[in-house]
Order: sequence, then structure tokens, then C-alpha cells
Amino acid sequence: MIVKPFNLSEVLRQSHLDNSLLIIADKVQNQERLSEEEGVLLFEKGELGFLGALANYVADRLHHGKVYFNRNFHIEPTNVCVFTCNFCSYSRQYKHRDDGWELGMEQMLDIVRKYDGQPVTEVHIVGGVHPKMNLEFFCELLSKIRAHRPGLHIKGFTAVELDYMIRKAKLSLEDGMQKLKEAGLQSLPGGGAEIFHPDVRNVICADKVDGTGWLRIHEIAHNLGMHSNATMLYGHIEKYEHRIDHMSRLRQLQDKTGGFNCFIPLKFRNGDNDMSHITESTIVEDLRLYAISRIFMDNFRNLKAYWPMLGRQTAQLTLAFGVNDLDGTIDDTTKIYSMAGAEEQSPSLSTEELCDMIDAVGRIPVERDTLYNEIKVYSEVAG
Ligand code: V47
Ligand code: SF4
Repeated sequence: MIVKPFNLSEVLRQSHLDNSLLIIADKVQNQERLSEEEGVLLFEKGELGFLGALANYVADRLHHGKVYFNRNFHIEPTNVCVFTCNFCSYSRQYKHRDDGWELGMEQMLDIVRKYDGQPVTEVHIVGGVHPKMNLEFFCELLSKIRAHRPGLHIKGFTAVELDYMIRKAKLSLEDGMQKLKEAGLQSLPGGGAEIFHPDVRNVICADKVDGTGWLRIHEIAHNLGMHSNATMLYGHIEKYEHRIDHMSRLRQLQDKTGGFNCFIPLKFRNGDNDMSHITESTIVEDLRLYAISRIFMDNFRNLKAYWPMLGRQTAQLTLAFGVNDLDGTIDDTTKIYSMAGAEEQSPSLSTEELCDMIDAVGRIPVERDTLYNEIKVYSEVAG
């Protein structure tokens, strides 16, 4: 069954909506861009059903009921980190490195070899910022992975890791990124973005690259022909205005380069970190945020719910709030969320389970590669 966009005007005529929301709904239907003020207004006044209807409308217009996943695995080189983000449950300072892990070259290549003969299409490499793992080391890792398995797409290193390793190598960001690209780096994950606005960033992660620096690294990557993802860490001390400011800056860069593949809201988890006193956002607030992201970020085709962090049930629910991608890690290869208290302590989903999750909400599961080329469309759901 193909999910058809419903007649939005008809539904809205029957509702008793605030006039400002009706104006926004009209703009969405006419594919007009929302202002930042209208974005904030959606957070302030948009109730769940209204936002879901609008977000679904946009997602169906773009994807006609298709929901994507990919087959990837993660390498987390280390959790030793020079930075001290207050929300991080995962990192260990260098002086306490004995409590953490530091993988050597061969250990990381062994992880790659473990997937020999398996139909994975992507390796995702993200970790802490280790003072001794430098640009040369990671270029060697990239070229060895590429030599071993040339068809595997290498998505690696947040802008935070890149900023540190390139500065330490005393190269310009352009030259450093070029070097990594030549070694085999093909795209960038979206981590490290957190909240760009300095009023929040200076409280939650003051010592790493700032918002402008994060955006600059992604712009350089896009100019070199690489694609990247963008995240936003939400549900802590930020206000609605900070969320919209963050999304707006991403929207502007996307207008300029078109290089972002997807937007991934990351829900703050409060387990065992310096912000544990903050209550986590409710599921309703999570769903509202996904829906508003879909409505506001009109030049991002893909909105991803990262199920290892959200839990598979909430991730499934997001499919009715504008989400069209469930990532799809198929093995227990990431620790970043389990250490922060996420439901999925040992994240693992088979392709069949992932397809069932998508199928159960009347959507069409589609396996994709990193750049959202379709690899396999699974049969349409019954009824
Ligand atoms: O930047 C850290 C987040 C990010 C917590 O591009 C936390 O496909 C919630 O980059 N609660 C790194 N979030 C992860 C990342 C990523 C993840 C999934 C998909 C992709 C992609 C990229 O993890 C960090 C930070 O925002 N994070 N601690 C926490 N307590
Ligand atoms: Fe380090 Fe990343 Fe954790 Fe910040 S979020 S402390 S940069 S591992």
C-alpha cells in the first residue's frame, strides 16, 4: 500500500486551530519556507496531532511512504578524550585512560575483517578525541580499510575530531580534509553539533570547536565533494529559540552547498554524566521535535531517528511524525548511548526485524547506501 498525502486543507477546516497555525499550515502546503519566528511558534503552540499531520504530509510528499535503513557497523577507536562535554557519559580523560579503551590499528582492521562476506555497505567511525591518535594514524587506518574493502563507504570523524587532528597536524582545514579524502574518507557523520548557539554551547561543551567552526568543516567537506550528516543534541538546557537557531544555521548551509544527507535529532540521555540532574524529555516532546524538524528544515530530504538511542518503540512511533530513516546498525558495535542510559543496552536488529518495524506502521522498507541510493525495496505491505 502506498501512503497517499491526505487533503490537508479539508482536515484543517474541520479543526479549531489558532490562526497563526493555520497560516503556517498553508505555507507548508504551498511549499513556502517558514521563518524562525514561525518555527518557534510551532514549538510553543503546535500540539502533537497537528504537528504529526503536517510532518507526515511533508514526508509523504517527499518519500511516498518509503522508510530507509542501511547496513553498517561502527568502529569506536577510543573513548579517551581531551574534551570535557558535560553531557558525555562515554569519555574518559587521558589521565584515567586505564578505565577506557584505545584500539590499535590491527584491532580496528580486525573489526572490518569480521564483516568480510557480509552485505554491509558502510563503516561509521566515531570516538573520543585522543591526544595521541593523530591525522597520520587515521589516514593510515582509512587507506588500509579502503585497500581491504574498496566498496565499503567510509563515513568517519565528527567535526570535533577533525578540527583537533587537523589543527594538531598544523595544516589548514582545507588541506587536512583533502588529505583525509585522499586516504579514503568519503563522508562525515553528524556528531559534535550539539547546540550551536554560544549561550548553550558555552555551558554544555565549552572547550571544543564552536558552532561556526563545526559548520565551516562541513562546508569544506561539501566543497570537496563529500557529503555529511547533521545532528542536534536536544532536551537539556536549550530553549525553543536555540533549537530553531540551530536548525536555521543548518538550513542556510544546506542552501549554499546541498551537501547534507540527513538531519538527526539526538535526545539527551542523562545516565552517569555531569548533567544527570536534568530530566529527560518526554516521548511527546520527542515526537513534536521530530515533526517540527521535518516541517522547518525544508531543504533536508531525510530525517533520521537513531533507534539505538531512542529505543526501537519510540523510533517506530517517529515514523508517524516525519521520520523517513531508521539508520540501521545491525550489530552491537556502539557504546555511546548505552553508557548514557539508553534503553538499547546491546543494540542489534536484523534486517528482517527492521523491515517488520517499518512494515507494521504501513510504510515501505527500503535498504539504502550512505548517499540514499536505493539498494533494495522490500515488498509493499499488505492492506
Ligand atoms: O556529538 C553524547 C551525542 C554524538 C550523549 O551521522 C549524546 O549517522 C545523547 O555522531 N545523550 C556522537 N546524545 C554520535 C554521532 C552519530 C550518532 C548516530 C548517527 C550519526 C550519523 C552520528 O552523540 C555527540 C553527542 O551529540 N551524545 N552524549 C548523551 N548523554
Ligand atoms: Fe569527547 Fe565527544 Fe564526549 Fe565531548 S561528546 S567529551 S568530544 S567524546
